[in-house]
Amino acid sequence: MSSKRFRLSILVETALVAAFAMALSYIPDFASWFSPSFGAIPLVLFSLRRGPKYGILAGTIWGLLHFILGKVWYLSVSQVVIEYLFAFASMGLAGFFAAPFQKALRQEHKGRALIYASLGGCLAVFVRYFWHFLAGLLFWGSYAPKGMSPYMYSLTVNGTAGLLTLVFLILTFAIIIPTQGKLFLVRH
Ligand code: 218
Repeated sequence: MSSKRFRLSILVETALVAAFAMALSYIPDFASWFSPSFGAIPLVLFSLRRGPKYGILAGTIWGLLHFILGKVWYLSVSQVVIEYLFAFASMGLAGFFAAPFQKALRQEHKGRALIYASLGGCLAVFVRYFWHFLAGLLFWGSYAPKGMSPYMYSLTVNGTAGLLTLVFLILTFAIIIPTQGKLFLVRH
């Protein structure tokens, strides 16, 4: 494939992954800030396949799709920038583990591959929910139950959502990586 067509095919893949992550953002629909982000699954898998540059691009598109689809919870401009640009773009950071992850897979070290994928997932989810925690602390404090500090409220809400996201992500890895490892391997 020519390098131009190769790049185009990666960009098409990027857009499809962002759209799929956005579709998954609609479930579950009980609009609670505690719920996990299922879109993190395709986004992180893709980042491990294509690396951080395209991962961050896919994350950014996922965040921007919230604006087009009217799914933005708006409190202020800086809150929206933190939660829908910085936070979603951060999901692509998993791509920094793409190289060691793919090397381990190529050598058929599935356990090691699972560890690198999980480290990538931890980095992505931790940074994303750190942004949500910061926004929660700065902007969502008035929603805290009576007697609870904005700090504890944001830590509880975003810590739970981040942890649940990570649990689903790692469970998915444990199923997909040993059985469908070839999905991730790309020629350069
Ligand atoms: C305490 C608290 N409540 C709500 C939010 C807003 N928040 C949390 C997680 C994820 C997202 C992005 C859309 O899914 C948003 C806007 C918060 N940060 N903190």
